[in-house]
Amino acid sequence: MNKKPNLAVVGATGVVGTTFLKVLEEEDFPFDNLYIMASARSAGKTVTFKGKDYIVEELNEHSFDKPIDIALFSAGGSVSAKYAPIAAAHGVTVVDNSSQWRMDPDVPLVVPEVNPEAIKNRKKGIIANPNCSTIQAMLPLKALHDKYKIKRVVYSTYQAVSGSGMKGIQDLKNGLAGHDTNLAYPHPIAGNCLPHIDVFEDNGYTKEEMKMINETHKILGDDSIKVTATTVRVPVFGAHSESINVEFYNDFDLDELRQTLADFPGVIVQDDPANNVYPLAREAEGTNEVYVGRIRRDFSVDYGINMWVVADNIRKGAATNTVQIAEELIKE
Ligand code: NAP
Ligand code: 3JM
Repeated sequence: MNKKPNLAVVGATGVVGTTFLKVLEEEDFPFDNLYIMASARSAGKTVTFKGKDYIVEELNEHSFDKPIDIALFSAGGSVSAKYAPIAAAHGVTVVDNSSQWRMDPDVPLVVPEVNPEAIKNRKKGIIANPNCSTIQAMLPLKALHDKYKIKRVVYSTYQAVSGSGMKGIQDLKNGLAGHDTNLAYPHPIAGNCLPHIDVFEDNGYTKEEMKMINETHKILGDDSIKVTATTVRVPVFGAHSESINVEFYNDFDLDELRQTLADFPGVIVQDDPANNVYPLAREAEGTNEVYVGRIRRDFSVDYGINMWVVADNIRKGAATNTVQIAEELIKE
């Protein structure tokens, strides 16, 4: 891209959308014009970006009639289903945060540290940002798959309420203040763990669990890896934690494996249990990295490990990853 791109942010008033704007500002992302879009509920409101006020526009069929190069979408699956193809038909490159397009073979599913080459294969003009829980797992797993070849992965997640948007955050605030609400969840979230994220499917898994399984295969480009997942919502505001059990085909030296993780871009190893050092959600919140600790041999199999992986689900799990994809686009 020779000139600075014109940008649109769709869903700009939401939890992910406001973080898009923060990360774009922090990264000093180059742009010419910026369009801020949301639903009729927010149309006409003002959003400040880099000291300048922008009026929120209502998203409609004509939103992409003006010259826009890149649109960052985070307004839910049905909005992406309808409007991403409209934008793409106008020559816009869409980076979409919903699950709507992720498993489409003509839509790349990208974590820039892991599979940036996939970006080129965007036959529909749409690039998908993976699910937040998948993204943070992909960095350590890519590092380990390349070196030791993964046979099987067992994910158990402890996911923050920010992943459910404004409503999830409100439910936890209300619950902590002593009056539970059910804006985002079927049960109180304060003082609870809900083994239920997104809807249940016929096979007994939730859609969130199936996203982790299917997206892992697509991003690592290897359907032979056996993957299972249990995803749980916990009363934490700002970062997802994951216990990841990994079995390899090949043996490893644990110190070398730890170094392999530490050398991978975007990964920070925090692993000093003697000094109570391990990744923590409250420390990861507000940062762009993926933290890995509690790295230890799984003695129940020949070649396996357990690890604890934490990241800000709205940053690396959504906005930061999307802005990194957009940065790859402007390098083209
Ligand atoms: P949120 O806080 O509820 O915000 C939703 C945003 O979408 C708001 O800006 C809202 O605008 C806008 N919106 C809703 N309906 C719309 C419509 N018909 N037309 C235009 N804009 C509309 O939710 P969030 O947490 O930011 O998440 C938004 C979406 O991002 C999710 O639904 C999900 O698909 C995706 N997401 C992805 C990840 C990931 O893992 N990659 C993580 C979290 C979320 P108003 O202000 O006008 O209501
Ligand atoms: C994270 O439109 C919707 O129902 C959005 C649901 C949603 C998703 C999704 O499926 O796009 C909420 C939070 C995600 C996601 O990243 O998969």
